[in-house]
Amino acid sequence: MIDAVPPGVKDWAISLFGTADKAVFVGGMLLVIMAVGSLAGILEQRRRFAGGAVIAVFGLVGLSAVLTRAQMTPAAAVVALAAALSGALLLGWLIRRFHEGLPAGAAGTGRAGTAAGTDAATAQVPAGTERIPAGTERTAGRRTFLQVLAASAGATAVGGVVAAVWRGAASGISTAREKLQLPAAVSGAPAIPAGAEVGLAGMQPLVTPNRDFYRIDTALIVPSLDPEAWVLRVTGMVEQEIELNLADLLAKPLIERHVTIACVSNEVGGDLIGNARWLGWPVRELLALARPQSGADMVLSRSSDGWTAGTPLEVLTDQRDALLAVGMNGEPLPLEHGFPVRLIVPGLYGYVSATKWLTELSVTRFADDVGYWTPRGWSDRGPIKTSSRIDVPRTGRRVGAGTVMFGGVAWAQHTGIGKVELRVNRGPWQAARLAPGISLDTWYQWQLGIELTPGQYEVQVRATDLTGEPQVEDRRPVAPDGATGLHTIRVDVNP
Ligand SMILES: Nc1nc2c(c(=O)[nH]1)N[C@H]1C(S)=C(S)[C@@H](COP(=O)(O)O)O[C@H]1N2
Ligand SMILES: [Mo]
Repeated sequence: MIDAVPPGVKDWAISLFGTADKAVFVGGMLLVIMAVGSLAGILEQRRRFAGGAVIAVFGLVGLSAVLTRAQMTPAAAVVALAAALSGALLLGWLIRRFHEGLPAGAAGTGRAGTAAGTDAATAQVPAGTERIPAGTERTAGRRTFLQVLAASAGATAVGGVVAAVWRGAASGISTAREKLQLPAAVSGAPAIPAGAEVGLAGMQPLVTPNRDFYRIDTALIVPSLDPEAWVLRVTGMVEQEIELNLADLLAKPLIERHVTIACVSNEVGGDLIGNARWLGWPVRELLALARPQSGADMVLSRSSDGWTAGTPLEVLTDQRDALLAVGMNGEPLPLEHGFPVRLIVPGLYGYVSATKWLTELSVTRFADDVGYWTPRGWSDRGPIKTSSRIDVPRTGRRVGAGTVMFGGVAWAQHTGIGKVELRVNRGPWQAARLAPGISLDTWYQWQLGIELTPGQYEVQVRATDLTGEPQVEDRRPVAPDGATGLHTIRVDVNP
C-alpha cells in the first residue's frame, strides 16, 4: 500500500499523524479486513461462492503485494495463499452452519434449511430421522456458533504462533545487537564546546537520545538483519566490485562525528530532525577501493527491504564525513535506526542519503537510476535547507511580562550557522545569542531575552548561514524538496 499509493498521500498521512502514521495504518488495515470479511459473509449468505470470490480477490491482492516486495522468496507466497485459503474455508464452513442451523453432530442429515435457524426448525426432515425441537436447535445453533468462534480463534492463534516465531527471530537480532562490541574510533567526535547547550528549560537536548530520535521509513515491520550474515555489496560502475561483511567493516579505522539529520517532510517548526553522534567508516574510503568509473555521478544505496536512495557521488567522495555508520550515541544502531549499518551524509535530507539496513551501494548515473521517492513526487536532489525553530516558549503559551526568554535551534548542515535573529510583530530583526556549534554539520542552539509588555505577539525566527545566505522566507510546502518559510509563534504576555 505504502509503495503503491499516489504521491502526496504519504505526505498527507505524515502531516496528519506524524510518526504515529504506522499505528494508524495498521489500525486502518484491521478495519478494512473486518469490512471485507463482513462483506464476504453477507454476499456468500445470498449466493454461493460470491463471498469466496471476495476473499479470493483479497488474497490475490495480498499475493501480488508479497511477490512484489524486494528479496521475497516464492515461499513467502505461502503466507498469502494460506491466509486466503483459511479465510475461504472458514467462510464456507460458517455459511454452511448458518444455513443448516443444526448442531455439528446433526449436520449431514441430508437437508439444508432455507435460511436461518428458525426456518430450519420448520423444515422437512427425512423419514426415520428424529425431529429436533426448535429450542434445542437454537441452543445448538448457538453452540455451533461458539464452536466456529473457537475455531476462528484457533486459526488466529496459529497465526499468532507464526508471528511469535518471527518476533523471536527479531529478538534474537536484539540479543546479537546487545552483544556487538563496537571498536573505539581512531578519530573521536570533536568535544562539545562549553556553552553549546544554552540550558533553557523546555529546550531539547543538543544531542538527541536514541529513544527520542524521530523515525521515518516505509518499513511496517522493522527489518531484522543478522549481523553475522550481513554483507554490503559495492556494484555498478566500478573498476572493482567489493563485498564487505561486518567484521571487515569493524576492522576499518572508524571515526565518530556528530551529525544532524532531517527529513524532507519536516514542516517549518517541525520535529523530524535529530542530532546524534555517529560511529562509522567514511564512505569515500570504501568508494576509493571500488574506483568509480568516469561518467558515474550517483550512488544508489539499497536497504534489505528494497528501499533506495540516490546520492550524488561527489557528496560521498568529498571531504565531508559521509559514513557507513554502525554506532549511534555510543551504542550499536537501534534496530529502528538501521541496524547493523546505515548511511549518514551531512547536508542531505534522509530520503536521498540516510539508507537504513544498508545492503548495497550501486555506483550509477542520475540519468539511469532513481531513488525510491523520486518517482513519487520528490526531487532527485535533496540538500537540507537552512532553517530555524523556536522551542521556548511554545506557541500559544502564556508568559509573564518583563524579559521573556526565547530559545531554539538553527541548522545549515555542512555550511554552519552565522547568525540567528528574532522579530516581534514584523518589527526590526534582533540578533539572538548564538551558542557555539559542535560542528558545521550539526544544529546550533540560540537564545534571546526580549522585553515584552502585556499583550499578544507574533514572534519569528530567521537563520543565516556562515556564507551570509539567509534562510528562504517564502512559505513553500515540503514537496518536492523541503519546506521553506519562517517559524512563527504566538505569545500571550500576561500583565
Ligand atoms: N531502508 C530505509 N532507509 C531509510 C528510509 C526508509 O524508508 N527505508 N527513510 C529515509 C528517510 S526519508 C529519513 S528522513 C531517514 C530517517 O532516519 P531515522 O528514522 O533514523 O531518523 O531515514 C532514511 N532511510
Ligand atoms: Mo525523510
